[in-house]
Amino acid sequence: MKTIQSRICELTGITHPVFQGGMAWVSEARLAAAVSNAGGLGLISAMNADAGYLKEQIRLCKELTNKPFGVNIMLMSPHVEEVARVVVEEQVPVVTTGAGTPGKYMEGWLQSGIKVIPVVASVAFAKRLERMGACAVIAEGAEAGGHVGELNTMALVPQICDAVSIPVVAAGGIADGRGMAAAFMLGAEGIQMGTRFLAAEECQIHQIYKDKIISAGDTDTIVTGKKLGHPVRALKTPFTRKFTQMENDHDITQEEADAFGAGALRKAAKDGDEQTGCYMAGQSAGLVKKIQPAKEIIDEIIQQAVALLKL
Ligand code: TUI
Repeated sequence: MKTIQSRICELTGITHPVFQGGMAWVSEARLAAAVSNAGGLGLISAMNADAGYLKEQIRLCKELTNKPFGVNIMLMSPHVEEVARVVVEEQVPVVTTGAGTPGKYMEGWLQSGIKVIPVVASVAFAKRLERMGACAVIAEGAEAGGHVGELNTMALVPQICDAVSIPVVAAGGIADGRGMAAAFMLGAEGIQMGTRFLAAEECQIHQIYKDKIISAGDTDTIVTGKKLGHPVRALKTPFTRKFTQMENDHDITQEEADAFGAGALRKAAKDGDEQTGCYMAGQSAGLVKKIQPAKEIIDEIIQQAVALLKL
């Protein structure tokens, strides 16, 4: 099978320049290993979990694949210090970061040979991280699910490609070969997808979450938290409606909103709770039509992108 070679493949040792996004309560070892075995880069999400959980997941992933994989570190995690040490101890090949600045951990990770690839949502942040030694950046537009910045992928990716000389991976709104080809035309050398992998057979989330992604249309996501907390894109549900109402109510405090949101992602991913679960998803949910093995997803996307790019 033809593929699209880029500096991202050389840097990380993967065959196809496709990353699976680090999604809390979703990106577990079994999904990550399936993506890595298919030639992409599987990622385990360290989310808000402690060192023990992450070690267990890394070890399971190493049992399931001998290909490169990564860990996504959510920098707002209360356990960030300990998980930052675990990736060094376990010699994880690649670390991606999100929702903050990885500055204080960069040197230690780079010294231990980890390829550090932070998620960025602005040109200034991308330039700062390149100066700090980042090996590549993931430019994530606001079409993405979960915690989002302000710029959309179409405008963000080429501006970041112009501003840095390290390779750029595009994320946000990409779910098929057309999106991948477009990202490469904008200057990206790889793509990251989250939402499409929610529908992977190996993804361990509740069936209700998968069904919701498959049946979602183009306008079925919303960003909450612009007024209170952090902007997060998720499927429109009773949870997001209630959260939006709380945001518009001037008497509600940040603490009350946080308390309402606590555990909502776990309730969606593990329990399939339709009333109180927060089903994080990107705008590309409308492009996701069926449950497939991770390998079939990657092969399909690469074939389509190769044809479009006339490689
Ligand atoms: O991190 C993500 N997506 C996420 S994290 C997450 S867990 C969470 N849950 C509730 C509230 C907040 C988080 C769910 N989804 N994507 C990567 C990403 N990073 N998107 C945007 C950013 C980002 C934003 C601002 C990175 C850095 C930043 O500021 C750094 C600076 O110093 O300017």
